[in-house]
Amino acid sequence: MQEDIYVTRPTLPELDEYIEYLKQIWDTHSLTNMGEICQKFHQKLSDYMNVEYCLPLTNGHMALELVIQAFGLSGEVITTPYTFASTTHAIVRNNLAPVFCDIRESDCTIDADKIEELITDNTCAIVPVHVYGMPCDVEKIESIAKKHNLRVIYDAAHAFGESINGKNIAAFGDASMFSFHATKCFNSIEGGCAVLHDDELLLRLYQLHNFGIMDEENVDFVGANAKMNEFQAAMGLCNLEHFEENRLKRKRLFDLYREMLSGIDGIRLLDYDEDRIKYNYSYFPIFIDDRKFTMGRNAVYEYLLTENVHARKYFYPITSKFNCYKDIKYKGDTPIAEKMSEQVLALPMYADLDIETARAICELIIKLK
Ligand code: T4K
Repeated sequence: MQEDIYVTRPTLPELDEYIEYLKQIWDTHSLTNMGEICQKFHQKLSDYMNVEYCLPLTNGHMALELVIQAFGLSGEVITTPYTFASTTHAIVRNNLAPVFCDIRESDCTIDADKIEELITDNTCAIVPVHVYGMPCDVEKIESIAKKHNLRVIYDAAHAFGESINGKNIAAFGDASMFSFHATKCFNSIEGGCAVLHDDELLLRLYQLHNFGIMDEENVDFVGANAKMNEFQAAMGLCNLEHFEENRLKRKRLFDLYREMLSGIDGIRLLDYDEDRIKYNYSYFPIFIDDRKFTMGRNAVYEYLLTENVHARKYFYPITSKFNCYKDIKYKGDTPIAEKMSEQVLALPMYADLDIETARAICELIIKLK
């Protein structure tokens, strides 16, 4: 490639669209603390996701950490290690013990058939991840949670704008967290939001995201500062207008990748179900089996780098192998998660990626057969 091609590139609106909001900020001098632009974004987000209770926050991680805190949980949480650092950290930073469940080979989400064997008297919640925007088995998870009286909090960082059988993905579980980080298919520079289905919990989360402050003289909780500022909200408002058009641009790339990379011995793609799921097409992972392909994942990664293609090992290593967790004894055996993380390579995927560049990336990989 002539230029470096990264795994993603943030989508930006036309500068003029953003400048309109900057003018408002300059006029009002209102920069943060739930200002007018943030309130407008809040409303637009709720309408877009068709949910009653949501809250924009400064980033996805704080949204997850504070949503977990809002539930006031203690004990063990069943989750998966095939994810970004944030998911496990949010659990551990709430003084909860992660119990790792393995994932499904077909879509890298939690293997719901393996959840019940991990439930103990100490289990309080399940934190599944809609990784790459692949929806978890929400029905099975819900029935297990009901049977054992557990909370379900989805890490939906990758799943903004998706739906399952026509129902927005935010509707499932007790809560969901979305990331609007620059690298996501929808960004507010940094940012995120939490969706809950209970007004009392929303109030608690609202307080938690502003230091636990109730009013000028009363502080009810040990909260944090996770407020979204006006610049972030303005970017979110601009990008929301273009979300669908950008989703369709990514679908073109997705279709091309799928067509060109299917059926290659030693390369596996995930199982997609476009009849049931409206995807946002934010990631395109491939899985390279060195026993069948001419080389392993690391060699393909290095080779693509020599061609200026910066694919990423999302997600390697699995979080249970992180240095910071090496002294902690975790329950849960996750051989599939380990295998997938050793095989995965996420290819460049973003709305402005030129289709011919995507074709050239496929050709580089095909040449290695
Ligand atoms: N849960 C899950 C499952 C997540 O994946 C994440 C975040 C979270 C929770 C937490 O949500 P946030 O608190 O982040 O909202 C990136 C992102 O920083 C992170 O948001 C994301 N997951 C993760 C999967 O990817 P890195 O360390 O790989 O980012 P970085 O800086 O290497 O960026 C990747 C590429 O993107 C760069 O090579 C170039 C391009 N890029 C990046 C930025 C920031 C740009 O072109 N412009 C930019 O401004 O973590």
